[in-house]
Amino acid sequence: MAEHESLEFGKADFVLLDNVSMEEFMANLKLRFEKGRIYTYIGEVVVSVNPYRAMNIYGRDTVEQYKGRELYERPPHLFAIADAAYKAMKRRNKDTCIVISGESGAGKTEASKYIMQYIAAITNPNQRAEVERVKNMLLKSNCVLEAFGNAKTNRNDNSSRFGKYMDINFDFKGDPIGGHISNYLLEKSRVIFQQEGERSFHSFYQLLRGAPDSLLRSLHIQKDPAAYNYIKVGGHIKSCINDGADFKAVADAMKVIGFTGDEIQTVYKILAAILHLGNLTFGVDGDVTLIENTKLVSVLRELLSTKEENVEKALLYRTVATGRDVIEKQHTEQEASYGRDALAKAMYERLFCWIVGRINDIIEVKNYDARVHGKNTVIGVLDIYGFEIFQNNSFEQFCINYCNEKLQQLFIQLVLKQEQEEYQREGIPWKHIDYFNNQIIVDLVEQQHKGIFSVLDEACMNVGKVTDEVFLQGLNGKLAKHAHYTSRKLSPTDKNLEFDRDFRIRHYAGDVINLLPFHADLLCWSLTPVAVDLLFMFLLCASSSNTVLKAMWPEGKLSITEVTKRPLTAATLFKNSMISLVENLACKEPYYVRCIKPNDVKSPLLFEIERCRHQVEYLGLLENVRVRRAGFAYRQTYPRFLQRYKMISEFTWPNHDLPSDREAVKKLMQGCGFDHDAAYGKTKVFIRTPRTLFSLEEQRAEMVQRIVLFLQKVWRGTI
Ligand code: AD9
Ligand code: MG
Repeated sequence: MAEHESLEFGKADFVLLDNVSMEEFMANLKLRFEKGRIYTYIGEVVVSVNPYRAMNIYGRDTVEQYKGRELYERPPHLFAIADAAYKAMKRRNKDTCIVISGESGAGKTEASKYIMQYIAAITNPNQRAEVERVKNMLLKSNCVLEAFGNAKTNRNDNSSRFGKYMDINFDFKGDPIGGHISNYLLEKSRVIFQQEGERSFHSFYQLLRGAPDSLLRSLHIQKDPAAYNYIKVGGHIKSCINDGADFKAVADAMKVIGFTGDEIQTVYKILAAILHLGNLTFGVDGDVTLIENTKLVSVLRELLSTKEENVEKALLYRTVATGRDVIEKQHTEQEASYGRDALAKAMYERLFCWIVGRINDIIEVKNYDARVHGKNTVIGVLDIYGFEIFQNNSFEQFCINYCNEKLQQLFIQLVLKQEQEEYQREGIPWKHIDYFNNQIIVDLVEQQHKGIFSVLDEACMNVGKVTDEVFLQGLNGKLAKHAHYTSRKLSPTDKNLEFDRDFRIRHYAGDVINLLPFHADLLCWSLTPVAVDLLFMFLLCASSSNTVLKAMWPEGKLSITEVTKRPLTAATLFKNSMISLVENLACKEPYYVRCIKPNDVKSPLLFEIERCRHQVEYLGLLENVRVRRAGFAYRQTYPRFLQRYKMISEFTWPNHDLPSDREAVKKLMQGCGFDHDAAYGKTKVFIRTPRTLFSLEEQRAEMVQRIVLFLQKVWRGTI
């Protein structure tokens, strides 16, 4: 139990609730939020509620309060979890990871930044220059990634539109010596389209509003976002973000990290090229498709350092490899517009991945010899998109929700596994408790030959022939009997399934209607990177004289037939990346931060109970409390336990003369009448019910008071 927290702020740990019911859980969460206590524990899990206001709890003084302390010694805080992960890494040489989850706007990215800030603050006490440099680069990389990977959405002004996992590597002294970032599925559809009230990625507006006139002139770019089709929808939105100032901050951060001048210029050229692409229009003359605004072709040629004919060819023709032959097929007007948009999206995605790759080149650990310096350990921080349930859920939501199922599965496994292992290690019998195992939903999506991904992959192999209907038939055929899948055809009376093209997945977090509101052929086309890459890579990038641009399309070195040999679809790539992410997390000691969004209007005052209850439900927090309590609510090593409670027993105060601390704790508990509620492991005492802990705390408080009074009397000389 956290010290220094009075009950007026509610229970600092949900395992201390008198009854584990949703009502009590919510009442405690609400009370704490209203009292400005945004963090609460479930054992070692931190539940965090977005305060939507600046809190004075992240400064240097707070860092000092948490540094090196145990979880229960201070009020719940992210810093305590960061410290626990750091301690585990430093003391026990364990690789650890901090998994941050929650829905859009719940505070994941802010939490990840505070965690990194904390780690930066407590490390490198000797101010070694090299370590300071690494820390600075790790912190600065956030600023660059957010510029290119975040956007204003209706849910969050600075929404991360990609998943991020960052490893920080430490040397044997516990100082950061490097890092590595993995990025997952950038929401590239945002490049060409945004919902009402939303914007494209920050980088575009930063360029328009912050770049010097001379740069804009060289890019043939005007300042007004309304001039560009791809961003005009969100261009008028006044956000609280200062794009102009951010442009400079990002440019500085890129320089500090180590991007060269040429690289930074190429980044701007690509952003500009994408904006120009969006303004390209097509027409027909007889059966020939034409680019209408030919001036833009020469602008694109200049920005991409290629030949004009390559630009035209890339936009008007489709390059298909069949066996050994390569065929060039002219686009129809509509195909040309699809192709243009696919090209813009692919360019941005490549740019983003290249930026991440460059940051990795620079921050990765170099010259570390484990034989000399000992094991290099890692803390990983995962800040990944939460469940998304919109009115229209596209392929991207489908992937995001699958990712959350995978992480939920990991949470279930690890939280239970860890408990189980601890009881085993300590020699305490384990009592199993039931929980919903979402493996069935994970299988629905990823199972080989049967899952949704495999149906999608099959469809993508038949680009040009697949319609939405064919695709749905494929799903219905394979999944008709699955308890978590249905479609309108299978459930004709279900009113939620309005259209023939709807299918529904019953996710852990709730039902999601997945819609195929557009031609499945197009979906597949944009899901098959090779089809898109071929166009661009060979006709534009491979021929570009800009070496930075060329580096973004490394397949340029291959021949067309080599590239088309085994085309992996975006779905398969995503599935594989999720599997390796989960494997990577599973071999580390995990710490969890579960973020909750209190309301949809970004208010610091409003705790919408229903909204929060839903999140508590799907994050499985109540199950988490039950699992934690089904075993033992509290555990502590014998010496630490004695340190705290020894004054309440004559056998242990001021010191015991029993053969071991274990015996002393046993004697103390017997003396207080709590023996029935405790189990004694090899190194720790386990207490089943929180009430026992309360009683111990009460007795301790009483004793402390008596000791203080006694000492006061001594000082006054009345004794
Ligand atoms: V998304 O899935 O990327 O759309 P996140 O990452 O969960 O989402 P984010 O961390 O960006 O949410 O938080 C949203 C906003 O809430 C921030 O821009 C802050 O204005 C606000 N926020 C979040 N956490 C805190 C906090 N600890 N203190 C103050 C906060 N404000
Ligand atoms: Mg975020």
